[in-house]
Amino acid sequence: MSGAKALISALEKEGVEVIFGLPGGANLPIYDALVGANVRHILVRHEQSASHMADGYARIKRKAGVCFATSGPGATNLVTGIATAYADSSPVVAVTGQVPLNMIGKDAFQETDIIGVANPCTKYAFQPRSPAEIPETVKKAFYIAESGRPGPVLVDIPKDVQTAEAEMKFPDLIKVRGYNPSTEADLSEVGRAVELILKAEKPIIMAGGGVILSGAFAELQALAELLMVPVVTTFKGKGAFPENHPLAMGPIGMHGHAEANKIIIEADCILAIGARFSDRSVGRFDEFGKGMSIIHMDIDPAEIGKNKSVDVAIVGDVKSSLKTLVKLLSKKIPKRASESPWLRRRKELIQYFSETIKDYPRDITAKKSLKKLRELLPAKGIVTTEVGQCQMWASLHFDVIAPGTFFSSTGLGTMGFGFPASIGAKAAAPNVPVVDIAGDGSFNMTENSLAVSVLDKLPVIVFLMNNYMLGMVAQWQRTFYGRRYSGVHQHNCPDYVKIAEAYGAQGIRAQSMTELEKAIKSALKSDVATVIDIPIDPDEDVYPFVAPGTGLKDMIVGG
Ligand SMILES: Cc1ncc(C[n+]2csc(CCOP(=O)(O)OP(=O)(O)O)c2C)c(N)n1
Repeated sequence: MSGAKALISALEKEGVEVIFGLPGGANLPIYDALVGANVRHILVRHEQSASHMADGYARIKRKAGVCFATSGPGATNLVTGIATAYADSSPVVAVTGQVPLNMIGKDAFQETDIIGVANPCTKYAFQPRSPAEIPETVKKAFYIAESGRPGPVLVDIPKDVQTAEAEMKFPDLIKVRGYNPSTEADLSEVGRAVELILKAEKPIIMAGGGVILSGAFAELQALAELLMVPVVTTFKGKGAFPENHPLAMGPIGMHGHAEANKIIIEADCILAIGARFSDRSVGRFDEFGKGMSIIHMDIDPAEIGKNKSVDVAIVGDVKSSLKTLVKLLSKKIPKRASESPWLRRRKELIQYFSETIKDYPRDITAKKSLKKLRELLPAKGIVTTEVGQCQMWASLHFDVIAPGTFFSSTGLGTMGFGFPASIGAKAAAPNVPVVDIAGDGSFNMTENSLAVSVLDKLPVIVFLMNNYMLGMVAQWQRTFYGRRYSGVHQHNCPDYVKIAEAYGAQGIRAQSMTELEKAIKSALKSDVATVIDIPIDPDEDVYPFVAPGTGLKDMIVGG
């Protein structure tokens, strides 16, 4: 069997259903081996979108998404998506073609050291040097990508390794020397966590993306309801806890709710679950958590003490850690009452900020648009976002009800991520409506994926909050640079309705709330992608927000 055929067989054995990719000279044997394979190949228009699609697919399926690219520029185009997946702990297996072994290091046509490039933004990067290594390499790649803290893995295969023949052995199980991801919780530490939680008067749960990755939704809810404590999330953890739950307070941090940012400062014990204390969530590391006890649950031991020193660390899969914690706690306490001074404070803060933060005075605004979208989109609908004000508005004004149905590029902050990621999500969940909450600048970066959405029958909705601006940068220039605008105007170009139509998709411009309601309903019924172009006032700012380098207490609440 050739190396290329072995690759495809190994992928089939892993249960891979979809591959997002684009061929070239150095992966032609792989594309040839795809003919007749039991895998759906989706041809992208740019490799960056292939890695974002694989990432979006992975976040919904909760198993690795796969993308293919040729060597050199194909491989480097994948890197933004790989780095995005790395920053957000998403399992992606990227397979690149490479120049033949005897050409490596000779500046051959389309040669790049993709292993060197990918090393800092993958969990591991492999380059099999003989065809017989391929089955085991693929098995290892999936194991590493999906186990422990998930992340991307690269498999770079020289062209002659793809064509050479060998006798293949496909392993059923694999062990990787030196890689032993933890799964079970350390019970002694759980006991110490229980003590701290029971001593606290103002405990708070801060749920991160790890809750979503491990699917610990029921366990998190059981814990919150047993303790009757407020739950905030990080932005990546948005949707780990239903945002219409009476204990929910939504995200903290730069994109956070004012009341969530305020209450976490007032807490005396923080239970951080599957969260990495990113600067975007906690502001200044030296200020955050001062005078409080911190319990940190995470699957990745490298996260413990990295940004914040903690009182108790529980390393292991957060789903099983939470199960143990709930079991121990429920032996010690009955379910707590739904009234307490701490919960009253929660209500007070919500009330205060709902009266203080004024709506932007216009018929159609980002906030009203997103509330309308929430009203009309089924609870299980999946939402991705682009990056910028659109992302922050989504964080603030779009409530996630069904756990795990919202995701964004929260770590790398990659413009152009949301649209292809939404197509990947649609491939993973074809019967669920999928919406990308977009800004015009971000959509410009990968809008050519409309071709994929139309031709591969993966219809998604692009909810385009169009301010003809690189809005978030403009807001910073307004706020921090005395309105000295530089490099942010996009001047109503292109016409997104025409762009959509040019690709065979549906384009609708919604200039009032009534038109928007009609457009959303039409998009939800459409069997092609729909771009809803919603003109937003370029001066509409996102409030509240926490400026970089400042603490949560310095949150700018705005008008
Ligand atoms: C690839 C990439 N380039 C640049 C940036 C820096 N950046 C962050 S937000 C932003 C503006 C986004 O504009 P748009 O997509 O129109 O969304 P808006 O802020 O207007 O809602 C830019 C340029 C980025 N995050 N990603």
